[in-house]
Amino acid sequence: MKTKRIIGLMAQLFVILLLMGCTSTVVDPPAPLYPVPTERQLAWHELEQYAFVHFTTNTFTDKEWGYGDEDPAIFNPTNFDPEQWCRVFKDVGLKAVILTCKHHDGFCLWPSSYTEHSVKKSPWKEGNGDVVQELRDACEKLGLKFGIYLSPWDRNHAGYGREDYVQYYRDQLKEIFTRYGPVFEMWFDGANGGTGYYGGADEKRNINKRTYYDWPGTLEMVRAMEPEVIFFSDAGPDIRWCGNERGFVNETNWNIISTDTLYAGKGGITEILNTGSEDGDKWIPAEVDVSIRPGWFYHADEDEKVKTPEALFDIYLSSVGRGSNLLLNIPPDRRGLLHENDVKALTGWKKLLDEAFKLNLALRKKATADNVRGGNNKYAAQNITDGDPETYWATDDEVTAASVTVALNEKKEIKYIFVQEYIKLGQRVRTFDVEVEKDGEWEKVASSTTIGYKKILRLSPVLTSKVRIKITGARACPCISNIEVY
Ligand code: FUL
Repeated sequence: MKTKRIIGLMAQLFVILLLMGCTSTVVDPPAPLYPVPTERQLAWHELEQYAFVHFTTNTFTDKEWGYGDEDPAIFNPTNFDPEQWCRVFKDVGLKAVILTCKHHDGFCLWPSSYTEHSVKKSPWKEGNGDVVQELRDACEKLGLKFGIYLSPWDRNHAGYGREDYVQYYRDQLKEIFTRYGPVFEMWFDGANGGTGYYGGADEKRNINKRTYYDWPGTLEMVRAMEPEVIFFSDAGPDIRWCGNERGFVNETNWNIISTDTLYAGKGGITEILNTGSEDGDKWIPAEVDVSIRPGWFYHADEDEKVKTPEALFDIYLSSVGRGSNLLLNIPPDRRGLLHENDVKALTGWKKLLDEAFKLNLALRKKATADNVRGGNNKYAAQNITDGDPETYWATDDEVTAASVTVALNEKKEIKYIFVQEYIKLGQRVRTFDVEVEKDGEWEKVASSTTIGYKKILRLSPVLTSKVRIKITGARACPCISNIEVY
């Protein structure tokens, strides 16, 4: 009797599950296609764009690279207000700030205990100022993440090129990480060694980039203080340089690359940094660093050369729109404020972004695909328009070419397509087309390579009610988490 009741209950449960559409046999998710991002790299991808701030004695000497013999007395901003910087950054959608705490000239923007070559010796706030502290406080107040650039090359330090300098550099890292954290990103610049003041020696000092700093030891020390920090250098280990300072990664942008290019320097391998390599063995995505002005530091004679909102918009498309992060440099002027022209350009840029990406026409619209993994709802095409980055459309393992169609309900003029891969399972798509339905026929309106975290395609405006993404080649079955149409 009891057994009968149990069987009856089980049958009822089965019917309920059937009605809920949950009965298809469990289908395993696609196996990760290695390499895949770490948790901290995933969080970094989501930041998408943030500010770079170059500010030091160069701002007052009108140089790009100080020699190291600058008198700290020249550092004297008249109206220093990092909250003004942060308010602007926040208003235009930048999520973090990376500050040149020390550039190649060696001048420290915080009162370091290890040198006299710092704000301690400047008339600014009578030697009691601390740029790093005030900026990190402003970041905290406005909810921006804070990152640091501490130039390994130091043209002021007498010991540069010798063992004692490496200790000095590490002591300064300890000072910064313990006083001013949390630090989301640490930027190691590739320019290292050459002529300089070096405590009065006034000579050329070359170092072996590969061995001098003992980078593995230095990074390990920093990682122990700040486990979640992202390390940038020419080629990693967490994120890589994009190979140029002009604001773009290649349309083909693999987040993967092999680390034998780690101490790349600035010649020869810039191309591979720009594209990554499909057969790389590590997840090391590219960051696009570019300045809003011709120089990295403020120069009054560049006030009329600030990039236009349109140029910044194009940079956005060739960085964030190609699955990279944008590190946009906006250098404060001698007052210690962002210049009016830069603020105007940034505000104009934000307006263009808001106008272009105002209404996602694909959100919650019906999506269908010609192949769904195991025919299972969990991997349904509908996942690409649900606004949830954790759900994705996937195909069967053996299917590496497949299409997904979004019905927009009514005819609209469309100009941009966003596509995102579910990168937790690796970067898969090699090539894809965008097609739109016109008078009952499909017409190809764009073709591209690689997707990764995000790909944004600009189309010649076209009227349609249906958009199809046709994946034409992939390293393994595609996993697409999001499609947006504007
Ligand atoms: C370069 C440096 O030499 C520039 O001065 C600037 O800091 C830029 C971001 O990186 O390699």
